[in-house]
Amino acid sequence: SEGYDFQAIQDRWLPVWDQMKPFEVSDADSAKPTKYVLDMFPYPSGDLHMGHAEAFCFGDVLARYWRGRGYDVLHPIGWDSFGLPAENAAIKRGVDPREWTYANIAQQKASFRVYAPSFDWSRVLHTSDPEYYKWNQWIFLKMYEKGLAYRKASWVNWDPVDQTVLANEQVLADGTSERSGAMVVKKKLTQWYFRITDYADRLLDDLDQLEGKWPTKVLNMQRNWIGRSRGAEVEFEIEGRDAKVPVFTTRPDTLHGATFMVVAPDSDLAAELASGASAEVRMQFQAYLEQTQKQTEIERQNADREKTGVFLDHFAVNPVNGERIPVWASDYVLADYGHGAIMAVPAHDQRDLDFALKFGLAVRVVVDVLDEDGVSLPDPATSGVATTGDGTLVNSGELDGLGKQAAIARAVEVLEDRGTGRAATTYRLRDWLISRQRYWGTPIPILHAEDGSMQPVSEAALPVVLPSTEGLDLKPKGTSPLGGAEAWSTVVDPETGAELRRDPDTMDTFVDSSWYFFRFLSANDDTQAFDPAAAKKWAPVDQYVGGVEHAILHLLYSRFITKVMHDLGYIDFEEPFMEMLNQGMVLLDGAKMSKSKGNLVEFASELEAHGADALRVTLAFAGPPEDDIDWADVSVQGSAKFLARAWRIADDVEASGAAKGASFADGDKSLRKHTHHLLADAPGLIESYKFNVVVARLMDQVNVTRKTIDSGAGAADPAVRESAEAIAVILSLFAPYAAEDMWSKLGYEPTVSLVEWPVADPSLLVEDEVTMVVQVDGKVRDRLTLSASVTEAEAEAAARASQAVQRSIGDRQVVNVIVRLPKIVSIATKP
Ligand code: ANZ
Repeated sequence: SEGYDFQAIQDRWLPVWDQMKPFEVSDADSAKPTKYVLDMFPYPSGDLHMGHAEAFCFGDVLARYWRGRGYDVLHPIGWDSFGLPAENAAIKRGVDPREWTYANIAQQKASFRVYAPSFDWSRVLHTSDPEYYKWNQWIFLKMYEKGLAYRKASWVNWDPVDQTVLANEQVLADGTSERSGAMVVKKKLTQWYFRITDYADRLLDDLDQLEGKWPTKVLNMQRNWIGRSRGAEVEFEIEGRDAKVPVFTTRPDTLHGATFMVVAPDSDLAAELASGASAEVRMQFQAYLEQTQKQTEIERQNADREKTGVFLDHFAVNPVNGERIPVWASDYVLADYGHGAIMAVPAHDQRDLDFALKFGLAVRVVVDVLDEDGVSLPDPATSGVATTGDGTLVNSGELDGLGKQAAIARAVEVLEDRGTGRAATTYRLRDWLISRQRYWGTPIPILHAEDGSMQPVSEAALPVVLPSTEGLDLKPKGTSPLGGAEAWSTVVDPETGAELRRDPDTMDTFVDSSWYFFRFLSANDDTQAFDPAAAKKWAPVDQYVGGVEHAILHLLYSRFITKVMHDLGYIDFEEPFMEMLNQGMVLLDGAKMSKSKGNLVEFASELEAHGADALRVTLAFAGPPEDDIDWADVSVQGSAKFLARAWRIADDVEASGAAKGASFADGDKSLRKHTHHLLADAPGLIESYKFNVVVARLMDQVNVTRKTIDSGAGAADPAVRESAEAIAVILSLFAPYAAEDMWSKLGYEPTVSLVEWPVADPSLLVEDEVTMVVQVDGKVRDRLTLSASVTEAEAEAAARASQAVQRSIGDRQVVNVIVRLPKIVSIATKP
């Protein structure tokens, strides 16, 4: 035979698989159980990169595994093909974003074909196809109908480089845009929102169902992002103002200690109060507001900053004791959290204390907090440290003597009785801002009349297709390029004849990806977004694979839209992704690979040089899939060598002329046991994502099989064939080409990828010999091979009979022998 040649093997099997389309699945009823295995779909920003190679390798291992376990597996692929990189590249090159996008998709498809994940290619989708985004518009209309899509004017995140708004989720912790890297600023604009806050409780509570199935880190990031906070809403009268002002507090127990009120400078209330103040205060406020607007939300939330603020020349009345308290504006209070105003309790909140000490405001202790020795902590007014812990209420009327929790409960009762407050819950989560002032996205299906009224495009008129870029200025300028498409923008109302204008904004591309896993169910259906019957068969996604960078954005939005689909009656489940694997990153010399750093390991050249199998085995073998892989530490050549050794076993079986169908029972017992242990252990290892361990076990199996052949049994031994078949079947998860070639050499038709795994024979799993370690005074002195059914007495006798043990005991006296079957005998001595 010719020896292992990955190129020849790829060339042999690719056309066969192209013809067979082995991974296309139908919605027809089948006796088999189903699994839906999905990788986060790629963005077509060029060719595939090593990150894709890794994630799609892992997803494919799992998809192929479940097929081998007798499941019908849906494993689709598509492209997340709208978005800014395409638009920016198009502007730079002066071409249509379509050209750049679809050329990249074609390249990625070609690379995938060779890399050979087991996709169902009949369900391909691209979110930038009108056939896809029509259904984004349909979802928008459904949400609009339900009051879940709405427009409002508010302070929004503005990316000054990309000249578009951003969702909160797209602003990084350092205040920069996740896309352009620019410092995000605030701008007051009228924008479209999805009312995700209506779902805050469900989005939070349902995370409990995913415990142990999603990475804990992701669950916690989602919990923090939603940020549910329980407390009370307290209404304060403001002198000279009719309507009372509500504040949100987590500490209604401290109400007697509220000595001033603070409102967010950028809130409507602050503007209103300032406008009723003296000219001097108005000017001070205006200057302060401008200063505030230059700050990011992150800066404003930094508790260590020097406090700043302006007295608004108004007084509020504390509802529990009737006290007049001054009203200030300060940037540490955020306009869009709670009610944008707080009751300040300086003795028990550090930010309030810093503010009070800076501006000379009263500090009143209402909770007596003790230190470890039972001594009251010093007065915050003099120590400068607020006492935030549990303690006994003082100076608080009917609350005096109660502990913190009891006082909170009692305070809420009192407020409710008097009608000046009530229990309340606040969330960090904001509604999802979904409109964008860019071209390459889904047009929002809304028409605007001259009088400012809006009407949805009728479902029958969908899709609203993006106009061509001809004559359009795509350059970021703060307004939507679509507004410049005159003919496209103008629509005549068929009923009234009135002239309407299309909404010029496009949707956030996270809308596209928030439901694509449903579209895969019916990717070619132009009558509905997806078929509920197909959803019944396949959905939800059983196994999702993707990067942890999507821990909040994409996963939160997908969970939200899934719940909306549930409420609309299209599906009967409420969580889209049952299990999730977050793969680590592929690094080089400890650094993230990037074009700008010039340390890119190109997927295409690796694929060309080593072939798909060696690349995939390398990625799977590098370590636990959740860990980062440093490309400098792995050996693709090593993987190729292993594949050659594995392949040669099947080659030897073929050359030996041993027919298939021979009874394995006649084969070498020791090799058979090894094979069956592999068969028994591999499923559990794959299901717990220990792919690297399975590859290591395959390497071991190949070595043991080779030894058996060389030690005289020869390749014609039935146990060698049995081992070679098991290797081919399990190896097909990692190296589908080599496995297919082995399978063919073993005399079978393609494809090994649809073969059900052989079941381990329990009688071959019984350990009939064990290795027992003998220790003398804690040091290992001998290893004995004994029957697995050895008794304690026999084990001790065997240990004492060992020459090595006797030598090390010498003339010392044995004082104690402990036997731990079946592994250890421990002997203690004294002189
Ligand atoms: C009085 C008080 C007394 C408070 C005390 C705390 C301790 P979380 O847990 O984040 O929900 N707060 C309310 N709205 C705010 C806003 N828009 N901007 C900044 N701060 C705001 O925090 C809730 C607490 O943060 C609330 O409880 C309020 O201060 C403040 F000893 O009210 B507290």
